[in-house]
Amino acid sequence: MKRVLTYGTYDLLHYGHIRLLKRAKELGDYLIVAISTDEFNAIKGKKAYHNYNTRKEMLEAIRYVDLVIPEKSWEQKRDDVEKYYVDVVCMGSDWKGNEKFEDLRDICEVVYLDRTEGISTTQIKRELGLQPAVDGIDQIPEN
Ligand code: C2G
Repeated sequence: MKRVLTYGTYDLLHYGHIRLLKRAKELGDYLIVAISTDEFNAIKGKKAYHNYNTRKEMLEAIRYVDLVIPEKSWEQKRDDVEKYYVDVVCMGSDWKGNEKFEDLRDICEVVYLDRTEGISTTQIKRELGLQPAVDGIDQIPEN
């Protein structure tokens, strides 16, 4: 079984994310997505509209995704590859050549997939005039 791992915030899920996840799954048989926690997003200088639990539940509903794990730091990638027996780490091409991924080439394949042009979470926020959700209202109802 070929295991694929990818990282991201995956806020305000859109077809660019879905196309990335579909192609990532096509690289193997099992796709793990490490989704940035709210705390790590703060380190990345990002404020997601949806909180971690909401973004995690939405990703888990996607047919291409087999497992969702938290991304808590830049430094965890090597441990993730070993802990989950990952064969391929893949990212969108905006990460192409980034040392955070290039440094993994001694323990796994690293693949960059073309980024989908014309869509981004930033663009959605800007065009919808979205403000960060007030705590709680973006929660997926329990039932
Ligand atoms: N993506 C894409 N096309 C878009 C938008 C995003 O292919 N139009 C890809 C990105 O290249 C990335 C994934 O979808 O591989 C998730 O995008 P983001 O949620 O924006 O992830 P990012 O903030 O880049 O976080 O440690 C790595 C970081 O966690 C990546």
